[in-house]
Amino acid sequence: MAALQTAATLGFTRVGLDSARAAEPDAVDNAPAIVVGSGYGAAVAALRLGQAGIRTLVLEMGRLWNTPGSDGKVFCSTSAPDQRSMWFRTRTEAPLASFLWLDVVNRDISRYPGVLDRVHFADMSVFVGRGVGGGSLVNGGMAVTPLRSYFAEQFPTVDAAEMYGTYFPRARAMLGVNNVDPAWFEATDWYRFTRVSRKHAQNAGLRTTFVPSVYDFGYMQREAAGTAAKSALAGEVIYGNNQGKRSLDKTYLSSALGTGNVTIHTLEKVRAISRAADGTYVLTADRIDVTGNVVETKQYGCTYLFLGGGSLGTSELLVRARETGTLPALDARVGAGWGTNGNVMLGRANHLWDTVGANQSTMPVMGIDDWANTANPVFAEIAPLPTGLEHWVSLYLAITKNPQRAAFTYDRAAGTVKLGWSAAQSAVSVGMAKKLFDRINAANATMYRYDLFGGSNKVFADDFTYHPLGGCVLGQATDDHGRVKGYPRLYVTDGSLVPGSIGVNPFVTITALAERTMARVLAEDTAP
Ligand code: FAE
Repeated sequence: MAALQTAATLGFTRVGLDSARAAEPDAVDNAPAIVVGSGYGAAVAALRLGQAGIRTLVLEMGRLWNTPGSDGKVFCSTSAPDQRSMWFRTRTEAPLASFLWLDVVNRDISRYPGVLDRVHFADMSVFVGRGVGGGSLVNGGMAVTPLRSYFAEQFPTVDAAEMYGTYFPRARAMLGVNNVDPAWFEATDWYRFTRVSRKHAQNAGLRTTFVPSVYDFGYMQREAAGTAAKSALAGEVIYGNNQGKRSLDKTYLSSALGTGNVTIHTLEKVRAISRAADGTYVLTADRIDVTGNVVETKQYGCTYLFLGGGSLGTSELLVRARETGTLPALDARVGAGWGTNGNVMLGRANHLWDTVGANQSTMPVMGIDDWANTANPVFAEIAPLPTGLEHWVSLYLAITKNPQRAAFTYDRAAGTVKLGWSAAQSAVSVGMAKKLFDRINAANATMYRYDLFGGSNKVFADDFTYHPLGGCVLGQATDDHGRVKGYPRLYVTDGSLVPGSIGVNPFVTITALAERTMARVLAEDTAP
């Protein structure tokens, strides 16, 4: 595999001005194809374009995470976060805000393009990854294929047989999905917390299931044996893993660069898209430095434009383009159909004899699967809380079948988008999570933890999501293959295609749908 590196505008044509003035903002760099973002959908697009021999430029607003800091590590630790942790913040904003009601989790940091962002809207905040690899840099690695019946419910016009026969297997193979060795899982201290939660779920008559991961379990076993540097077993996850995780920079993006046709520009944020008279697309991008200052505004032109900025990034770009009139023919459903995948985080307090262990792997490997309960469908990931001390907490990220959806609207004064999600819509997810965990508490004579999500005795963290989905839903704002309605050769390949809910952790679905889009687009749209 090729070493991951960024390059100058190698191989692209710069037109509009003579070379002496080439750094002026009104110069245009032309590439046959441009991909916005470098998360799952974007990485699939970049690789498949590169393999098809199409020169492709990837524009990513975050940095490339390949250079060790003064501590010798690329990513900072979760227990002592520094500037590398969060995107231009002066204090970290971890999902778990407190412990015993104490503000002991978050730290003051200096402003820097760190790897995790928390984007705030009125009643919902959204965690996203920033950097080459997008969410793959910060996520829990759970690589779950959705239930076929629910996939078919959410995507009635997509051929499920083709998805489950071709694109899901392709996505899993490319992402490097693997499974924990069940014998090791049963024996190791590092998953005691999971076994305790499994027992409590079973006591309530509930089913649990192993979930695959993109974290290399062979590597994790060597961490446990003391023969490899610890990462998942050293509390690393939301601010990046220094080892073990097959993030996109090690899979799709590395292969994309290996084609020789793909170039990645980092710290460049696309802010506007328009269409030239000849039907090509023109992008305006701000290049920032590590203090966040815009040091250059660039213009790019391309024939094929692939949007992979994630549900928030793509929705913002397209809503802005429609409302400011640069792409006025965009469908009215651009910006609509957004949901949280029903996310709710919560903790339970265990009895003193039910120790969860001071040692906890950060990579979840099991879920409580009650999706088949049509009265209250929930899939709850058994999440780690690695503090290095016994704390008797069982933590969960519940994915509920919340049917609520919201839309992005354009805030003309701020030049950005608003999200119309309300607290009442979150309450629907809470109601469903509560039904399931009330059952578990009743069966085990346990109670909720009140101290983990801020000072107000909040039990259910319903004000953030890890799984933003929708905003440019497949078959609504786009055709059935992600082609944006009204604009030829403009495509969406990311989580904004998924209609607000998929019932499990979403990146395998996003990757598989992007594979499907690219197979169709390369066969039909790029022929000479
Ligand atoms: P995404 O991965 O978000 O990539 C978008 C990229 O585009 C980012 O790198 C942005 O910086 C960049 N970008 C955005 N706007 C612009 C712009 N205007 N110009 C240039 N660049 C731009 O998109 N999912 C799972 O399946 N399993 C898990 O275990 C899991 N755990 C998670 C844990 C955490 C803490 C978080 C935050 C998420 C987790 N997720 C998990 C969700 C998963 O990471 C997410 O669904 C995918 O990353 C979404 O993929 P996209 O391709 O949509």
